[in-house]
Amino acid sequence: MIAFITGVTSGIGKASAKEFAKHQYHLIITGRRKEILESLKTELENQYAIQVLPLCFDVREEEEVKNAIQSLPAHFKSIDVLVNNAGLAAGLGPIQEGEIQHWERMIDTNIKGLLYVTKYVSNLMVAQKKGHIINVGSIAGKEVYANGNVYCATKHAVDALNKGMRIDLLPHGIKVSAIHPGMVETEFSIVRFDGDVNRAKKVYENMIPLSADDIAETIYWMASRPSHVNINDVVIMPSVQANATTVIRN
Ligand code: NDP
Ligand code: 8X3
Repeated sequence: MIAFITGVTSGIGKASAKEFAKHQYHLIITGRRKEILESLKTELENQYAIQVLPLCFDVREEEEVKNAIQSLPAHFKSIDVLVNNAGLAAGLGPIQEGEIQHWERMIDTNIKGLLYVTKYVSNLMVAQKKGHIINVGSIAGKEVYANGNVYCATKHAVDALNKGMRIDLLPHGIKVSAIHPGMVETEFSIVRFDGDVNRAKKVYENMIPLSADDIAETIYWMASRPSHVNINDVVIMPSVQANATTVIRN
């Protein structure tokens, strides 16, 4: 079995790569940070006796995505599972003060990047008449919260694309699922706050957030259901979080 996972240099993607490796999947792992991809390849190949192919590209660059996927070696083309995970939030503020560059980064990564990867991987899946695409959305794709505007819009787009893909790929035997997490402590908030680690830490202060492993285990569970079962949609939250904005802190 082969899993293609985007955004494995950190957080949910890295934990997912480890989880699929643990279950003897061969892996195609992607991200922009080449050294991390290379060291993860070495770690997972040594630990699990699997083959790992690192592909270093920016999901926002359609040519890079196309070239990387179309030039996969033949034995790596029969992809069973695609986890569309690469994504980010940039900024948290009212729309009238929003930074255009933040908006472009989120739209280009979370929507256009996910679409580029999906197009080229789904072409391979359609040819083999099987596959499973698991999209990483967010509670921000189910609800809109103050100052979340554009990030929420991109994750609502992922929610819509997830439903649309499922319809279009149904006749081709391809399952499509989404997972929508609440608060998960990763590099997400550090990226969102442009590297401000202290501000990022405060997001998870005095509460127990989800871990990347919690999400990875759930993604693997979704991927490992019997072939006649598809998990359409999972919304997963820390026990102390009721919705996007209601959290109990100690
Ligand atoms: P991290 O910041 O820890 O990881 C993000 C990953 O995405 C990195 O591996 C990064 O790799 C990759 N990535 C970002 N931009 C690009 C790009 N342009 N091209 C290629 N890869 C890219 O965050 P998380 O693990 O938390 O986030 C993973 C997904 O989960 C995202 O889609 C996020 O929106 C979603 N999510 C996160 C939640 C949370 O609370 N943490 C909750 C709900 C959803 P690199 O920098 O090497 O390119
Ligand atoms: C990440 C979770 O609540 O910061 O998607 O939008 S949230």
